[in-house]
Amino acid sequence: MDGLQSTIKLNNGVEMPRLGLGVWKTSNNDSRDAVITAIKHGYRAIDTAREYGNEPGTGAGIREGMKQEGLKREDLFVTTKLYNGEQGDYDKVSKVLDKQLSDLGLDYVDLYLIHWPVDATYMESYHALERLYKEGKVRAIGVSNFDNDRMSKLLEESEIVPAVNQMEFNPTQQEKEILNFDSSHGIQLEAWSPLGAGKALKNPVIDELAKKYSRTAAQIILRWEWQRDIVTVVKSVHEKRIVENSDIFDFTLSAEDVQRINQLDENKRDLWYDDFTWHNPNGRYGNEIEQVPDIQ
Ligand code: 1BO
Repeated sequence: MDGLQSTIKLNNGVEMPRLGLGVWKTSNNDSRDAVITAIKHGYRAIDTAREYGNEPGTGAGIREGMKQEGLKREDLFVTTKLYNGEQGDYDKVSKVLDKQLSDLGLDYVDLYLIHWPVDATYMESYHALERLYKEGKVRAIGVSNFDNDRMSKLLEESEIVPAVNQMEFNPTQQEKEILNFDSSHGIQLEAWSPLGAGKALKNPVIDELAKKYSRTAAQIILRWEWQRDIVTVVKSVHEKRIVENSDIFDFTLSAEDVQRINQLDENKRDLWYDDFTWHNPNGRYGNEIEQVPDIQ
C-alpha cells in the first residue's frame, strides 16, 4: 500500500522507506525540530550527512520523535554519509563513523554512504564500509554522486554491491544512464534535490499538471518520483510543507502525464564534483569538511 511507511527492498534484503526527510543546509536546531515534526506526521526515513554539520540536531530530533510517537529504533531508517576529507582506510573511517554515531546518539545507522567519489580515496573508503557492514555497525552501505565509470570500478574491485546510489534527481535532471546502469546491477537510485532546488517547481508542464490534479507543483513532482520507483529525500523545515510533501498517496498520475514529465529532462546537474576544489582547483565550492570540527 502507498504511504510513508511503504518500503523498497534493497539488494541485501533491508527494507528502506521510499520517501523521507532530508536536512541538507539546515541548522542543528532546525533539523531537530523538522525531524520531530516529520516523525509526528508519519515519516520514517531521515537523511543527514557529516558535511551538513547537523548530525547532533538530527539525532536529537530522531530520539525525541521516537519518544513522542512511542516508536522503537527499528521503526526508523537513518542514513548518513562519509565526507570527502575523512575518507581513507578502515581505521580512519571507523573512527569517523564512531564520531557520527556519537553525534547522532544512535548505536547504528541503517544506510552509510560515501558522499562524493574522491578519486584518490573512494575505493579504500568503500572497503572500509564493507568491513563496517560485516561488523554490523551499518545495515546497508552505498554511495552518492557516483557516475558510471566510478561505479564500474567500484563494482569490479569490491565484494559488496552498493545498495544505493544517491544522486541529484528531478524532472530536469533525470540521470537516465546512471539510473539504467545502477538498476541493471540491483543498485537503488535515491534522489537528492528532488524538486530541483525549486527550479522544477516553476516548469510550465508541472504547473499545468498541478492545476489538472488540483495539487501543488511539489506534490506532482514527488508523486512522479514515487511512480518512477525512485527513493526520495525531500527537505523542508516548515510543518505545512513537511505535511504537503507527504500528501501524495491519494492520486495517481496517468501514464501519459508521467511520460510528459519524463520528457522534461535537460540532463543538467546543479552540483557535481567538478564544482568542488578537491576535484577541480577552479571549482565554485571549497571542501566544506574544513568547517566540521576535528575528530579527537
Ligand atoms: C553537497 C551535498 C549534496 C547533497 O547531499
